Amino acid sequence: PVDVLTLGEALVSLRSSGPLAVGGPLTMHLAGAETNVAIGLARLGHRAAWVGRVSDDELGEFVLRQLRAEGVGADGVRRDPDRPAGLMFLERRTADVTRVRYHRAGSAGSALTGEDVAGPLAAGARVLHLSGITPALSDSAREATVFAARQAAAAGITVSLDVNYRARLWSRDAARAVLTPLAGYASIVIASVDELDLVAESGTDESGVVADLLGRGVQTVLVKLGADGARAYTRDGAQHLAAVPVTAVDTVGAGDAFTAGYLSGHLDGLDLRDRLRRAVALGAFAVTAHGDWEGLPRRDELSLLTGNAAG
Ligand code: CKP
Ligand code: MG
Repeated sequence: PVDVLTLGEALVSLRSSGPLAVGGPLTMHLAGAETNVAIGLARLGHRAAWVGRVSDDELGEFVLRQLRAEGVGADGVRRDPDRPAGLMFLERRTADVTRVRYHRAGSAGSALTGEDVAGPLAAGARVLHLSGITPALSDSAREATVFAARQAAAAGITVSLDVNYRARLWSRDAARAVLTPLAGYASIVIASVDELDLVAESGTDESGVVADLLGRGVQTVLVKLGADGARAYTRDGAQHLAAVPVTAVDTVGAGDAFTAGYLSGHLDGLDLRDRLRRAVALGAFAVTAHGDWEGLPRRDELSLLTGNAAG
């Protein structure tokens, strides 16, 4: 069994260094929240596997090639002969403002089914990592996500959920109706402050939502604060850790890097403080480089930004 199994949609991201409307060169990257997490973990030496559907063409081949190059297990990936790759355009509009545009409706990735994930799940994992993006993609992708969470929880696999609300994909109400019950299967819930109300049965402010989640069996709630670091809550209390001060050039993928760092610390049996340390360290690596995951560290680079071995 792998350390971490994750599922979702891998996107081909096309990045411009200026306004898209004027054209110019685009660079091609692998994107997708869950593949970002898997790559972050694999870079640190953990066994990570991803399951999803990719297009049966050069773009699908590109996705698989990148995953293989990064050491992410992709044996369970299915190639969909009927559907195209999901694309994401990332436009650098000003030095500080980037804009994202999806072309993913009806994509191969969105056609994921419960059947696709059953095999990899049965092979086992220490952690199943899910994001709130996948259930927004289609009915079958939502069913696959819920199925995976339920099966994993029943099998004693630690379920981790990154809320990752995407307003372009669904409304807050639609997201809340799916993500709140989904969080009930999770041991680890990761959210930014403005996503907290999407996973709570009761409670509106941070402490209310955290109490709700801990009351429903979640062990650790991580609240990401961007440049202000992160807070972690367990039944034993709360901790805050400041972010690593760096010059940010590209913040897309920072949340996934944070998640990969946290899960790495979890797998290594670190205490909560050091898990948080590794999470914020990986977030810092992600924002200092272009691309979602390209700048993530290998294990011997963990102390590069902080001087701390945990990250
Ligand atoms: O929350 P993050 O900025 O870490 O997530 C970024 C990823 O999958 C990015 O790769 C994009 O393709 C997506 O989230 C998405 O579907 O929005
Ligand atoms: Mg995120």
